[in-house]
Amino acid sequence: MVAEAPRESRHDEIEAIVEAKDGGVKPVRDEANKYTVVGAAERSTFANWLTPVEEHFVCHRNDIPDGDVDAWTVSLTGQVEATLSVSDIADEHPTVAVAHTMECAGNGRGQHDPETGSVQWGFEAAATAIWTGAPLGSILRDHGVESTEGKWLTAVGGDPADGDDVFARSIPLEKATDDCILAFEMNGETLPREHGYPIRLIVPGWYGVNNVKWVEELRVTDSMVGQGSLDRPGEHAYWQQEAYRIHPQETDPDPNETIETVDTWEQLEGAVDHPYTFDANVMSVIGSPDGESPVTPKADGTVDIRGVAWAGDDAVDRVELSTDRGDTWDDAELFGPDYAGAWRLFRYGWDAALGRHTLVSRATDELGRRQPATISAPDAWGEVLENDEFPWNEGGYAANAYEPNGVTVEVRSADDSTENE
Ligand SMILES: Nc1nc2c(c(=O)[nH]1)N[C@H]1C(S)=C(S)[C@@H](COP(=O)(O)O)O[C@H]1N2
Ligand SMILES: [Mo]
Repeated sequence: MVAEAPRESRHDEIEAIVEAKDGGVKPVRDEANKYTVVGAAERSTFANWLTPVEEHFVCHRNDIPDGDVDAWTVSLTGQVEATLSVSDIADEHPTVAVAHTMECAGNGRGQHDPETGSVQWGFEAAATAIWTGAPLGSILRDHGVESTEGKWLTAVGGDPADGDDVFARSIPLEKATDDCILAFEMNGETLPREHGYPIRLIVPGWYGVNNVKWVEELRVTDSMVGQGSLDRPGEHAYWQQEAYRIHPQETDPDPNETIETVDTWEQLEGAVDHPYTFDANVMSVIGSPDGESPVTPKADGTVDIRGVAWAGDDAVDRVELSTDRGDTWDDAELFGPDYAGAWRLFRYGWDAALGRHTLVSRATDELGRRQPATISAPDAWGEVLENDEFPWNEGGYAANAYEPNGVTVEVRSADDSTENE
């Protein structure tokens, strides 16, 4: 990727967000200083189903639009034509809420060896919120969209571009009208500016980048966005056709007008060259214990392990837990809310021996796809999924290996901990 000059305002914006979120998030290393990024500050975010706004990561490249957002409009273009105010969207359609696990497609990038460029996320760029808004299916139907077959919806952000690249992302119209919404609230609060105020697209279960913040245009066409697709100056193709595609080192992915296979994992298995980061790959994170301080077993000798697991458009079928860094495995129990597009909680009663142990979790989705153990070497490509590896890729996208997410915990006896008090 082309290195661009760091921007002066970046640091201040990150500081302001960390302050507004009251310590629930922390900055993440971004060598080129190109993104506004903060991630969950504590592992305990992953011990709860609902992520408070304060602990929800933030990721964007451009400046947050300011000025007169009260006059904000969303233009419907392409095979539809209308201009909607935010109150048109809110008042003329049913209000719905959706649960969505947002994961940055770059989550896990910091686990690639050798390091890739850009933001060095560990596992902290994932969160689940309840988003309130109007169904896209209702909005588009009211403006004459009937058949979805083979069509795409391109959402364009109104954030002032960093350079010439317009923030434009395309999703199949089928998905858009199925469960996507234009959201104006997050966890029951007015959308915070950094999360897309006054209006953003929510694509349940799909990687963060598809969830365009500050939406100002929705375009219905027969193809994904490419260079020259939009009636505006600038580069239109970058965010869809170049960035956020999974490819080996020194490869320039070819743009596509359309693809038949949307599921990210199926694309990775060979259906599409240089897959697009659409729905999230199967993934899990242990939230508790957090490894920060020693744990003491309960009276029955066990320690409760808790975490979350998700799989994009697919349901999580199984979570396995290992307390010996992956040598032996046992099934954890799934519990709590079960909404499409959102993570599940899991728990495991660990019969804990004293000493230090490394806990890892691995999830399997309903199609039998299981998190791989590690990220491959950069020159390996193709068969790595079959070898329990996720392909190292130049952009560091969509990684879901379980080993790097392990947590090392010290188990002490109750006597030990009282002595220390
Ligand atoms: N307009 C616009 N939308 C955007 C972005 C952006 O830079 N501009 N960043 C995307 C990326 S990469 C992610 S991971 C999610 C993060 O959403 P959040 O900041 O609300 O967590 O927003 C997406 N939507
Ligand atoms: Mo992202």
